Amino acid sequence: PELVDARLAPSNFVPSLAVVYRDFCTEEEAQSLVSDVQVCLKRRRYEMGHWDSVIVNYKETELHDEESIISSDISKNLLDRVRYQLQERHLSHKDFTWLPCHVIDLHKDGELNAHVDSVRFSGDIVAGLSLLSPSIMRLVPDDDGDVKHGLVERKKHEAAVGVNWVDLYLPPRSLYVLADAGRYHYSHQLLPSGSVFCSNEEEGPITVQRDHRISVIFRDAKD
Ligand code: AKG
Repeated sequence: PELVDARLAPSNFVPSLAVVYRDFCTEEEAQSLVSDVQVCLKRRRYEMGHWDSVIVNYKETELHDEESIISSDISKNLLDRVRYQLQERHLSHKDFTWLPCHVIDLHKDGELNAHVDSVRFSGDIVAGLSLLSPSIMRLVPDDDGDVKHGLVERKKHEAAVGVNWVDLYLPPRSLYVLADAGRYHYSHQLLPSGSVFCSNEEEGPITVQRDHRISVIFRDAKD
């Protein structure tokens, strides 16, 4: 459970695979950020991608000019808070710069298939704020990535928990972080609508209907 629910973690806990911070932002902050990014997204059409595409039925944009796109102070403060959290908890060991935020608008019938993010530009973490719809992110071991990084952590994790894939439940307003082995040695994908998340005994299994989803993704630049 400590992999998926940071509320239970001590403040100095640094997960080595992945973590989900539930209720990272308020409804008001989420709505504010959605309306700011939708100003850019509205001008675009959903793209279908090719038959073997990682992502299908989506729109995307990068916030190169974040200051002019993110107009409300509420959204600005939220983005700053995400970066602060990531820097303090996940990147405090190094100097780095941020890549522009990447925004993905996934149609309710869209797909995000298994992939490991390219290591050409992006650094040690991939983190995303999930807005509007819940979803399940599945992490599956992938040794075909460009780098053999974090393999020891992955093997340790698998030996400890006895499974070779991990599902993360991403409710709206949560922030997920893929780090170390989770970033380099597992592929990530969103499961189709109607998939079941097997959570802890208290909550029981949750059937997750995925609807229109917007995510704002944060990446540190490669060293
Ligand atoms: C990526 O940017 O590599 C993703 O897979 C994004 C996932 C998401 O929309 O949260």
